[in-house]
Amino acid sequence: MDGLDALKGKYLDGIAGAGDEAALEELRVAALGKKGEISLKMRELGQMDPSARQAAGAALNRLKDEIDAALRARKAGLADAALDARLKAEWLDVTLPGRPRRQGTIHPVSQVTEEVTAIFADMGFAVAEGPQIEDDWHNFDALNIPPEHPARQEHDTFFMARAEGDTRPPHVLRTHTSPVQIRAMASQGAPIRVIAPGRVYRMDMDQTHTPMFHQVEGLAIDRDISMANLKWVLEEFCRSFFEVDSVELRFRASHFPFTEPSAEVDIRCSWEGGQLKIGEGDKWMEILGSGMVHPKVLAAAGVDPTEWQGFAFGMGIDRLAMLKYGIPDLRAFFESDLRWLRHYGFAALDMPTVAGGLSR
Ligand code: 2U9
Repeated sequence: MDGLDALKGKYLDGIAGAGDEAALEELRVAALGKKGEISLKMRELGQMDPSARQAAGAALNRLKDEIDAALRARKAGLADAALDARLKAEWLDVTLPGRPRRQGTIHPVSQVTEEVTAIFADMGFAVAEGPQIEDDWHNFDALNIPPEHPARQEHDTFFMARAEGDTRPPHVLRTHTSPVQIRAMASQGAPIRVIAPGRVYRMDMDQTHTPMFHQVEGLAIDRDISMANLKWVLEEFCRSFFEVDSVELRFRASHFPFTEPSAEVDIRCSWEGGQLKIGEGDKWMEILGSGMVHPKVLAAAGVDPTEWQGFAFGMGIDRLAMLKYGIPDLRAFFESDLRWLRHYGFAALDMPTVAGGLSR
């Protein structure tokens, strides 16, 4: 039969060069479809004499099979190439390290609270907690600050609003964490050794004061606790907290309604070139207040002052954090501005978490 070689060449070349499945389908229809060139040739067989028909029929069938096989092979080749291209485009290196995510950072006040708590825990002090909205008896009266006492004014108290006809005792935002220790003594009795860290509130706002700040107070009551124990505990605390080999404390006589005798405590330091050094130098810096718990305060909390005695102290956590980490400005705390915190070394990713230990 004439022209089969030309047909073969045309379709096999066409198939080899087809760029997609649609082009292949077009070629299939043109060659093998009902009106395709091969099908037309098949029809021509009917007019041939039997001997020529046999040879031509066999040749046509071979060509048909060849084109069919070439179509299948090219289709498979195109599918492979498409898969390769997809694999290349969608390639993913699962061994790459993860992208670090920005995260929050522990707040200096939280960190210092943890540090202080850990140090006192080593000396046998448990943590006590109590309400931030207190009745005026726990915040003032029980602490030997009666209604007309000038200390009530000094505390710049926030009073809770009262509805008309409310007969409950007046409530305040606690001005110190001392009521927590009144509650602890009243419920646990003596002997007792607790610290009370937490938020306190005073109506005060300037460069160095904020209406909410943090205190930690400590209380140790037993049969023969003395000022000597107080001195050792505070020295031990300061040495550990400021991470120095030795500290020197100076006790200055003072007055608080809830302690007698009372002392303000200064720590030896130097202040050169804007750099504070604790434990050496010829300067003194006040860091806390303390004293022996007033017998009236023990009695108010249900502890017999003829049997029990002990010391108490109080200090500002925000101030401790500023001293230890060289933070000169309250904005670092109260605007919760991460730029400030990072500036003072509280960057998210280079900070160990509290759970990982206090290893700064
Ligand atoms: C009870 C009895 C006594 C706690 C004490 C101070 C002295 C003191 C200040 C330090 C800086 C408050 O944050 S501050 O402004 N505190 O000077 N605090 S003795 O005395 C107590 C507490 C509880 C039952």
